[in-house]
Amino acid sequence: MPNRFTLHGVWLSGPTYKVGLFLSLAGEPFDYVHVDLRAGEHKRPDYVARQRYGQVPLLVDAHNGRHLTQSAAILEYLADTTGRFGGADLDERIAAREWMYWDFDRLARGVYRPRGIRAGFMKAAPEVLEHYTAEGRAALASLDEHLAGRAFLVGEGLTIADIDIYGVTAYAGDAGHDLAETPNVAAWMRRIEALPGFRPATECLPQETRAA
Ligand SMILES: N[C@@H](CCC(=O)N[C@@H](CS)C(=O)NCC(=O)O)C(=O)O
Repeated sequence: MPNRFTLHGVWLSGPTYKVGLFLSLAGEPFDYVHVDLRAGEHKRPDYVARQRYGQVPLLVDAHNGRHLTQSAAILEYLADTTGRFGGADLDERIAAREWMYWDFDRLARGVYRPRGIRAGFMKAAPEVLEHYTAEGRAALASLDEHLAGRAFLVGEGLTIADIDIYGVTAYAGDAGHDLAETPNVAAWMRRIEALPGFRPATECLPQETRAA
């Protein structure tokens, strides 16, 4: 029987990993469709008709036919519809959302871009690499400060804010950041990695299409 959720994505993609990680931590098996970005599959009209931004990830919910885009919005949808990791009350839900907006404003660029440049996926002058690296370093430092004395970003348990931001910090090393400089971030990551259902990106996302 097909699974409720089908994730369309790329195994190297941080935003795709965020969604796969939620499903894995929630114990929700999912079908997976590999989108070949190099072949331009994400820009083909049939794909863009389903994912208006022409990007990965795309999550399809077979219960209602919804096509969901933007990883942070998908995480909110999954929290709403599965009842997992949404926060204990309204204040926690608000705080979790704040962290997800903060991520895309301050952190993601300073990790994903240096990672892409260093891996040769993107071309950039050395000063551009240094600019993004400095931005990431500053964001990791402020995350470290917030995590001092806390187990998770919001409240007492795991929320979509942790899943969202873990989906960025998981690539910090590839981006040239040294997590030894942010020990609270490193300890928080280990805490998430010890949770039941946790899988690193390489195990969470197949490299090819996978049905249930
Ligand atoms: N804000 C989006 C970003 C998604 C994104 O940047 N996806 C990349 C892969 S990691 C992509 O599809 N790139 C191809 C393109 O933008 O044309 C999200 O969080 O879902």
